[in-house]
Amino acid sequence: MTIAEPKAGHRICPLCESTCGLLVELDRRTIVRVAPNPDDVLSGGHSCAKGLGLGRIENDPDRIRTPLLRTAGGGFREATWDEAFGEIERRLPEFVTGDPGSCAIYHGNPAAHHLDSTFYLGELIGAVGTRNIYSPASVDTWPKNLAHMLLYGTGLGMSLPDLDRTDYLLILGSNPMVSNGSTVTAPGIHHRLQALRERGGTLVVVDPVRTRTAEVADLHVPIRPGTDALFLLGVLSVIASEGLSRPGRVPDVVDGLGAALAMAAEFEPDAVAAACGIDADVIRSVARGFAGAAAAVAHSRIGTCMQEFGTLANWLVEVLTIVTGNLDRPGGAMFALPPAGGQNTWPVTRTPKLMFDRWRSRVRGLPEAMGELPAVCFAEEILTPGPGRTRALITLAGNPARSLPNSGAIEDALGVLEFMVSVDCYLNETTRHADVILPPPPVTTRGHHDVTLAHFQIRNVARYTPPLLDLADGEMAEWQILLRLAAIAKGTPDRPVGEIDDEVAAVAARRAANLVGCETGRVMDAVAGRRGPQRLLDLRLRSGPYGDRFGLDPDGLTLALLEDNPDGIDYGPLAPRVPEVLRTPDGRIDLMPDMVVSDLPRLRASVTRAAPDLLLINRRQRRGMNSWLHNALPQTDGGQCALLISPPDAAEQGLVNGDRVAVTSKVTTVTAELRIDDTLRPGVVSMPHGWGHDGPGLRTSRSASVPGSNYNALVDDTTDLEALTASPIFNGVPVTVTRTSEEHP
Ligand SMILES: Nc1nc2c(c(=O)[nH]1)N[C@H]1C(S)=C(S)[C@@H](COP(=O)(O)OP(=O)(O)OC[C@H]3O[C@@H](n4cnc5c(=O)[nH]c(N)nc54)[C@H](O)[C@@H]3O)O[C@H]1N2
Ligand SMILES: Nc1nc2c(c(=O)[nH]1)N[C@H]1C(S)=C(S)[C@@H](COP(=O)(O)OP(=O)(O)OC[C@H]3O[C@@H](n4cnc5c(=O)[nH]c(N)nc54)[C@H](O)[C@@H]3O)O[C@H]1N2
Ligand code: SF4
Ligand SMILES: [Mo]
Repeated sequence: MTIAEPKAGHRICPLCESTCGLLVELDRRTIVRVAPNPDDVLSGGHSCAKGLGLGRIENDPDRIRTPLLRTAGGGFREATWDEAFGEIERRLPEFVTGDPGSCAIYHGNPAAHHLDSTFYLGELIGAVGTRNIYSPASVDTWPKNLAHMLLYGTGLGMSLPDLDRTDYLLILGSNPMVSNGSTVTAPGIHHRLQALRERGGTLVVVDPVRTRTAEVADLHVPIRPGTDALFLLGVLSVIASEGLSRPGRVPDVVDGLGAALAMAAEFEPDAVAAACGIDADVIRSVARGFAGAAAAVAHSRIGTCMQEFGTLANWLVEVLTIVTGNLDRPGGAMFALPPAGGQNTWPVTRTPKLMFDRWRSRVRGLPEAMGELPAVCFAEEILTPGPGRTRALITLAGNPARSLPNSGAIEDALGVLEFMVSVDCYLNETTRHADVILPPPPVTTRGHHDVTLAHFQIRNVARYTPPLLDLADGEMAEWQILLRLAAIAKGTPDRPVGEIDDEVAAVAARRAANLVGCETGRVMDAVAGRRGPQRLLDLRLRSGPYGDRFGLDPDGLTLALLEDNPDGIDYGPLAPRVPEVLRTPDGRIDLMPDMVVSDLPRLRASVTRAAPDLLLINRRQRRGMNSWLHNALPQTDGGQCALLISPPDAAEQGLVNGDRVAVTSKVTTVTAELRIDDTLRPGVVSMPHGWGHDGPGLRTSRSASVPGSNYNALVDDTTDLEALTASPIFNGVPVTVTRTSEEHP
């Protein structure tokens, strides 16, 4: 095979939701230098240490590059692809044909960043025929997805903060200066926040910690964890009582404005301030500032999702934006128009059905959302005997052993599976339990377009970076891995992958032809030269909102056009989309959906509840990405996993800097080094998640030498859940902290 070996090329960073444009230099097949692309239409020269470390991530000697098979002795040996698929062919079908539910699938965060999984994971899921599908969505975004689904009709087509044009930005539970943002794709967010302040705008950050983002804000509101819904109701009560709502700016399609304001009346600032742990006057000033700004918007993220009242909080964020007349206006909350289309661009063909609670889990009867079961069901569905028990598992780009709550139960569950396949580039806490590990190829061999994250772009742009290299011998494209697994699950293991791909493309072509209103033949001819994810992407782009409609609009968007414009194409700032964007059954926005309103009594009851002395919350780290970059990009500071505690709490417990402490929740105890830190509000302690790189069989030499403490060992997966979505409460875990000389994992 002749391998094209260019010296340099463009690459959209696949690591986080910022999707920065990068310029990559190669020496043969090795990335030797990465720089931000100053001409990228969205990121304009922004990047971070992780993106610039792409070479180190790809070149990490611990990365798996060859399929691995479990040996009789419990270790792994390298195998050929044929051997690996042969083993899967021998062992997987039993769990599919006999009892399709008995094979579960977990797909992790990186799967949302790659075209391969975006387009082909559905084939595997369909072939396995299981409803036992899990992903981090149920620990990350479901409360926000559900709130947006109820208000606007789709879980993914969320409203976005129009950051670059707003005058008042209220951020709740997000630290974009470190995370680079989530459910908002705004690369270089620190410049955007700085620009907001330079144009005279106001930034308010609601967070129990004075984070880096709070440091650059005009006002930091150090809220007690889990009380955002009360805070927002307090703000709304001021807006109601002082007549600050702007009905004249609320779109005609909104129902329930009066009811929403009336609902807030009982939650006046003096009634909620103590529970929120903040001054009632702060609530009043946020209400007046927000309502009085020419354009204002609130943005909520995981701090508001991974908590007890997540759906309520995320619903109230939208209510606040809407009643103050900031929906669908520049500087307010707006909707992107994603180039490859999606649920909120496709026409509705039948009455939309809420993608929530359409079925329930076997053991506990917890509700499905968007086709998946809550992650808190994962361990019990494997460990609880009875018909329909999960006995086999396929993981794709995920580390549930560290990312899901109650790691102890998760690892017990992984340990009793009868068969497990992982598609992953590391032998880590999860994949060490697999029978077969299949490695994805280097990032340089992939094309990149963010089909999903384009829903969150704060500017309408279209970008694509093509593969820089062909696959080398011994490498297999991830989409081909997925299709081979699908073929085995379907009982047709010898079916050529290309044939299945043609079938997938034929379905996509019919859909594209329907969207555009032309013959399928015309569509198939137009994409005839392409295969794999590129063909499917071309179909989506050409039938998308800017598409060339397969030649009917010759100036429209095609994949070829993006290949000719590697810095991307700018379609301008977000434009109003209400009511066309709505996919609710009646095409309107009901501000008071029964499902969330019915959760208010639980919130009301929490107002007078005694708060535990110490609540554990989570923090992200600049060089980390959940659990998986610790090996390739070691943290520079040995104390990164420390338990942070406020000075008064440390004094009260008689603890000093550097103490070894036992952190105990109702589930278990882990140990950590203590650091006193005045950015935390009293009553709150903090640790990062994704650590705990310990136990046998890991092939992550650097991170295993500084394993850190496993946050998620402490988190309950049974009773302490967000009531509507069964999301775990990662933020606000009651703990005790005591000095110790013992080591707990
Ligand atoms: N460097 C780095 N970047 C990342 C990641 C990473 O691991 N490392 N992970 C990526 C992923 S998968 C995601 S989903 C995004 C998440 O991106 P963000 O949503 O920005 O996540 P965090 O940085 O964890 O910020 C959450 C904030 O919520 C605060 N908080 C905790 N409890 C509460 C509460 O009850 N109320 C309020 N108001 N705040 C609370 C925490 O103190 C924290 O500052 O980041 C992405 N980017
Ligand atoms: N306590 C606590 N827990 C949390 C969070 C928190 O804030 N606090 N955050 C949650 C959130 S927001 C998320 S998104 C989840 C993340 O949960 P997961 O997605 O389960 O965990 P990651 O650590 O992101 O693991 C990614 C895996 O993908 C593999 N990988 C990387 N690139 C590729 C690729 O190209 N192909 C394949 N096949 N594999 C690849 C890595 O080796 C790693 O095993 O964690 C959640 N867990
Ligand atoms: S901010 Fe995110 S997308 Fe940008 S370089 Fe860093 S990791 Fe990559
Ligand atoms: Mo996430």
